[in-house]
Amino acid sequence: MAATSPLTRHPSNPLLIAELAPFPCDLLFNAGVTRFDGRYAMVFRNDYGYLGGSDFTGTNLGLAFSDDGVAWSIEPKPCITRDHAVTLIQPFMPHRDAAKELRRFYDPRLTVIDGRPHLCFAIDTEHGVHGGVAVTDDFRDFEVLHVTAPDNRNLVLFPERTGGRFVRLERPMPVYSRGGDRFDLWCSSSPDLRDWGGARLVLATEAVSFANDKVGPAAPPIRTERGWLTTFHAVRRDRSLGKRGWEDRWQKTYDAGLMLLDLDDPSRVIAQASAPLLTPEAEYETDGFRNDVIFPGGMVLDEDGDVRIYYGAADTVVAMASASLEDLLDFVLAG
Ligand code: BMA
Repeated sequence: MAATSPLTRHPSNPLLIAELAPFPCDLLFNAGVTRFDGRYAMVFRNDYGYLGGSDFTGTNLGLAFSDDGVAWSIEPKPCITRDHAVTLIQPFMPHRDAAKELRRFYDPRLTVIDGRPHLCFAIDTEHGVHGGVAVTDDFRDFEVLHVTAPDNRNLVLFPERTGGRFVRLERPMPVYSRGGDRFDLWCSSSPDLRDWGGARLVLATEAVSFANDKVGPAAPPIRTERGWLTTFHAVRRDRSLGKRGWEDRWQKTYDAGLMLLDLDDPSRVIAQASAPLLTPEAEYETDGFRNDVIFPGGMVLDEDGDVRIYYGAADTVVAMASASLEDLLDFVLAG
């Protein structure tokens, strides 16, 4: 029998909501979170200027800090505006005008590598979806090291090299996949975070009993004695449910799953929880712009052995749930 998820939702959830932002903000969600410089740092997605349907005037990335990981203080200005994003991606598309190309820059994840925060992001452009990797020292100036060829996204970096190479999880979007999206979770590696290759399939949609549409990486993995512990998102589509949420077409459900990857070969799944780690139940998860979405972007192991998982809920707010590392390992190893 599948074990029950040990996660407990934080009583102050949702921790961040649009009304707390000191700049135009309608949806404050999908955040990358890490420990840096003695405190928690968060970069979140902000969709602002709702126009109806699925349209917004724009998307930018906001920045927040916290001493305890619960009470957050949002910086007065976004850390990556649209104009900033255009200058960051222009070198990767020299024959096109990035200002005309870029639709949005979104879904940040943070990993500290060699003492420096690295930000993974997604971009939607007029010619496809890309993932990217940037590095920063102050969350203001960013250097983009890499942008994928389309179509790929949901990049998350491991905090350490394996066999001398940097590793990431990613979610390519094959056009000719049969029967719905059927997008799977892959990994690749790099000697320098700029050139990526060695792609391997890690987790296929059909290997997840609670997914029928697609799976993808969620928060960056954490190292444990038993393996790399990592979350993924798992998507179900049920057309019979009709539209759910403010958006006019939304029909999917996003759960979080948990797996353990081999420390020496992170493309190898060594354990996988058969039940979801988190499924939408709380009102802030079931009711929002897109109902029933759990989208983890940050997983932080605290000194006391607790793991905090930060996630976007209903594509509307940021929430957090936690469990001890020991309980999470028991859950994933129970299969
Ligand atoms: C994905 C991305 C995420 C979003 C999720 C659920 O395709 O667009 O940003 O949270 O869908 O809507």
